[in-house]
Amino acid sequence: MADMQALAEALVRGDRAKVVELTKKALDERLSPAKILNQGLVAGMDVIGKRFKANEIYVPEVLIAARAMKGGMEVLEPKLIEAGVKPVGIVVIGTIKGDLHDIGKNLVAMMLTGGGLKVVDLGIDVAPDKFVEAAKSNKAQLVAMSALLTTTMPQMAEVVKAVKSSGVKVKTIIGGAPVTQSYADEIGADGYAPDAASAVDVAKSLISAA
Ligand code: B1M
Repeated sequence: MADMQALAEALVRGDRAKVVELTKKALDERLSPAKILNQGLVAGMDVIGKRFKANEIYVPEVLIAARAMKGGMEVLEPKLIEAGVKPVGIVVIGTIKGDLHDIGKNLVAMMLTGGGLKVVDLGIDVAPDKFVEAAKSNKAQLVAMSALLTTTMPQMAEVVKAVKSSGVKVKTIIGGAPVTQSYADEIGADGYAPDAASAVDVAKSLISAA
């Protein structure tokens, strides 16, 4: 019998081959794609998020788990679409204009995907109007921005302004090494997260409160 705990554990170990095998097995045994996603893949990613937050594991382990998650998602995605399983929400993410750092942003994107959200990744050096356009065209509920430089941080305020003046009903979340909650408050961003795992919690609560 397909075992969701074994699937979650394989993901936590970062064992991509096992994750792919167990996901296929669960589908063959007619388990619902939503159950495989939530009780297997997302449950495993949740453990990774908690351990990362507690400094029990570090960036490389998260990236390996995210690679395993991607393997499982590749098997599951067509079935999720067929079954009409909707993502928890849609997030547009990017590194702010002038900033080329993307390791943290990619990590946040992976964790958000692991949390059951659809992520539209705009990449690096993203201009404010591009965030707004992408939020509109993808019907996103959340715009997520990352900045690693004190010199590029002010661009986040520009995005918040552009979002507000566009009239698009979308919330904003910011993060990155120099960013703080008080900066988020100062520029009127809806949320701030200090790390990739917390970003999932904050994103979900912003989306559910929308
Ligand atoms: Co740059 N760099 N860099 N760099 N770089 C820093 C950031 C710096 C602190 C190094 C230093 O001087 N000690 C410094 C910034 C100083 C400052 O402004 N306060 C700096 C500088 C100055 C520069 C250049 C200006 C150097 C130069 O050319 N003179 C230049 C700028 C280029 C540009 O962006 N325009 C530059 C270039 C580069 C590289 C291209 C060489 C490379 C980036 C490669 C890449 O990303 N593909 C690079 C790197 C690697 C770093 C360091 C070494 C590592 C950054 C990193 O990836 N950390 C960094 C020093 C350091 O941090 N030790 C440094 C790991 C990553 C997982 O963490 O991104 O913080 P982080 O993400 C975390 C959290 O912040 C959070 O979650 C993540 C995981 O938990 N988080 C979010 C991030 N985004 C979030 C979004 C959220 C929520 C949470 O919600 C949406």
